[in-house]
Amino acid sequence: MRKILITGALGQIGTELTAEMRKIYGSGNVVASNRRIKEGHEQLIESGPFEIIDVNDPVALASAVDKHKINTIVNLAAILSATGEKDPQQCWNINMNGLYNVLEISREKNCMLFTPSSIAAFGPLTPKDETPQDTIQRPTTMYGVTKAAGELLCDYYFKKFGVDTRGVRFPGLISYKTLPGGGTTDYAVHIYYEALKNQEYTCFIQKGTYMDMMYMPDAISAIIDLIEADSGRLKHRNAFNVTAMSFEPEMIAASIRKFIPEFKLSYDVDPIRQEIANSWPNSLDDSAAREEWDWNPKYNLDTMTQDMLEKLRVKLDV
Ligand code: VAH
Repeated sequence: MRKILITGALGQIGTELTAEMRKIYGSGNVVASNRRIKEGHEQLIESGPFEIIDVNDPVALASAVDKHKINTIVNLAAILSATGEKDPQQCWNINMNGLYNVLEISREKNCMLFTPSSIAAFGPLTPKDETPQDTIQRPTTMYGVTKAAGELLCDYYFKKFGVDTRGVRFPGLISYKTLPGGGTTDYAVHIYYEALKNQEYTCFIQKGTYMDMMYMPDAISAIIDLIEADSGRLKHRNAFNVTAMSFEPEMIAASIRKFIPEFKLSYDVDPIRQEIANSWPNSLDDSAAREEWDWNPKYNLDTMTQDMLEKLRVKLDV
């Protein structure tokens, strides 16, 4: 029986992963944790075990693993790309020192560990189109440095200590339940809110900037499918390229106009987030994930747009 601890459980991925894992594994077997309580998450906190855990506190981590007899850790605690550039030291501290603590606990207590990497682990020297699974990685953001280093550290713990580490390189994730916190791809979430509220959106990423993206239900499936995958099939283990679509702002606007014809898109480019986006791939080759654990996303741009708008109309009551 899996007994799961999720760190960063009140974040964009964590809130949805906690709910889905509690459905699959049983509420009592999925311990949600976060470094602080956040408004609006009462239902999640009350629907199963919840702990206040800062991944920079190894004693609290170890105590929760012992208390709940955890055998699987999903480490989502992280500072994202744009926020990371505002406070690179805090980004390193949470993303790397936090990961180190989680890896040490996983080693000492024989836990499987899933922790996500990101397309941010690539940089300007990486081939931009159909970026290969194995290629040059010279990220130019602190977030990207922590993701590339995290991939290597997780590989090391598997090879040196036999810790069952697993992870994917997520693209931009789009969801309606919890807003993203400080990423470069966040425009692709905000645009749906603004389309419904004001029928217009001013985008901080410039026209023609392609980035890989994925709808959150596919991201949740990727985490659970990789956790349940046959370890013997995994060659890449900690850094699988996964993607569902690649688009630039005009494409998501055109998709929205299929449902809201009057929608208008304008631009006010943020040079910092534009520079970050320019350093990332245009599109990923995710064939390794498809071959090694049957990765197969369900949503494309238009089916995502339809579902996002339907769900946000209810959430925003518009
Ligand atoms: C970010 N949403 O923008 C995250 C993600 C690929 C992007 O890692 O920082």
